[in-house]
Amino acid sequence: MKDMRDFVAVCEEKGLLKRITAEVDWNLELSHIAKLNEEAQGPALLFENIKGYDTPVITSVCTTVQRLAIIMGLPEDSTLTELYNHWAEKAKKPIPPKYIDKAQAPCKENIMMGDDVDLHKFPIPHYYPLDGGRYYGTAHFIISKDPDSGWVNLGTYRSQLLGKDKVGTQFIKGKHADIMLKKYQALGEPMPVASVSGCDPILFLVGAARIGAFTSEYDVAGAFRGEAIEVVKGEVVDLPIPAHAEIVVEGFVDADKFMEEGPFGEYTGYYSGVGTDPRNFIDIKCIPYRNNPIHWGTTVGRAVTDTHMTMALSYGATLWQQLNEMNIPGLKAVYCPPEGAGRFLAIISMKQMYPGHVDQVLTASISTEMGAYGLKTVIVVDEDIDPWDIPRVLYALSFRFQPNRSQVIKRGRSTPLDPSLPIDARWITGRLLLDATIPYEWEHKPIPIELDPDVVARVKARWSELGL
Ligand SMILES: Cc1cc2nc3c(=O)[nH]c(=O)nc-3n(C[C@H](O)[C@H](O)[C@H](O)COP(=O)(O)O)c2cc1C
Ligand SMILES: [Mn+2]
Repeated sequence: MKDMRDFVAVCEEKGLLKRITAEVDWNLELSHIAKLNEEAQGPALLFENIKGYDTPVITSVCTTVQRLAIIMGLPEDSTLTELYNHWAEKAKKPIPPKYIDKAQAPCKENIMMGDDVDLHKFPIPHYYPLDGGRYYGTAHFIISKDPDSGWVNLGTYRSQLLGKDKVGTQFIKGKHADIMLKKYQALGEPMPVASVSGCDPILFLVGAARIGAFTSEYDVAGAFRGEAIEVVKGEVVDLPIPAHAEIVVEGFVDADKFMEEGPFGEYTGYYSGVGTDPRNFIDIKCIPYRNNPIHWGTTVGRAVTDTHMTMALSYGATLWQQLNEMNIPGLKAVYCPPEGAGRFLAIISMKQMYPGHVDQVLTASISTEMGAYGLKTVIVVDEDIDPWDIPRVLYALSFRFQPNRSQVIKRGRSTPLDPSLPIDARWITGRLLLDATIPYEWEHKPIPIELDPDVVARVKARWSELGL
């Protein structure tokens, strides 16, 4: 899979994508159709007839585990946990991107430059009633480069349309683009960036993943594809751009310039950016795009939709990968439920091998790149319980969990989007580490009730006699 068009073709053939040919308004109507469709676990939607526009919009690309598996190149009946395992395995062998000639790069088929730059030429949706405006960047990512080391980062950070050549940025403190922007600020230079809408969906998944600093998401995407991602040099920014991108926005972010941005209906189910600080923005210098481009959007909003499935994979897989990289023995599986957007709650199943092993896993999980950022509740269960089997997890929480063996951590890095914290004090969160296991060191463990196998065989043979 090289681009969004390959994804459309594969899904269409399998009946997992629907073309909408009836006219749809970009203003709320498109998002509401997509949202209701996602809540029903519906197909990916390609809106081909948007009022006043020629350009189509695709939504709901990542809504089901089945489509996530297709993007990852795995069998369609894979589970989320199987996707995590695959991610952790493949990510071990990163493959850097390779530059191709501009003449071979479809994203250069058209280029809006200078005064011609006008993002309003594309059907950018307005998603929720109280959003501050239309959002160009939802299922997109922003490319930037570390001025010290040359490390290239891909990160999904929302972008509001703020004018014909301006889009907002929301680099939350400590995110990789924020770290880089502060370095450009110290150098007294604006940061060159490119934002991509529509591409091989794997690039969006890695852009939205908690991959550690100094690793390029391009290299991880290459590892998943088993070959280098094809890139081409930007027109006005010296950055690698996916050669098969649909729409590219190139420009500069000045750390000292701000515009009003937001609010935006977030994946927490609440609006963010209400009464908070103004934000930096991209001053757009050019927009390369393919012939007949496809704009890619995702509804964010209330769980569980496309965005939550995306994050359940991208955050869950990185937690699993980073725990594995610590070489802790006995780890069996991780599940980061889409209901918690894959990031507030993690359930880990493990085989205990020594006293204190569970404590090690609990504290390790909140020290990973993924867990250190906003993971609030971690539950560890024994190996006989699958972490995605929620009734069994509730069983463990009822009959094995003991508050005395669990911990509250008072301080940790939070996402400013967490609506459980007061709106003006969201940088620090508490964490709850729940041990729902039977302690390894107990000499006298509770004796589980098993049915007598002989009696089971005997009564089963009598089943019809019993009238059952
Ligand atoms: C649809 C969507 C929108 C997102 N919006 C933002 C955002 O506005 N700001 C932000 O810092 N992170 C946002 N994220 C989360 C980041 O993409 C994620 O934390 C990622 O790790 C950032 O890349 P980085 O680790 O290279 O900094 C969003 C994720 C998704 C899926
Ligand atoms: Mn990164």
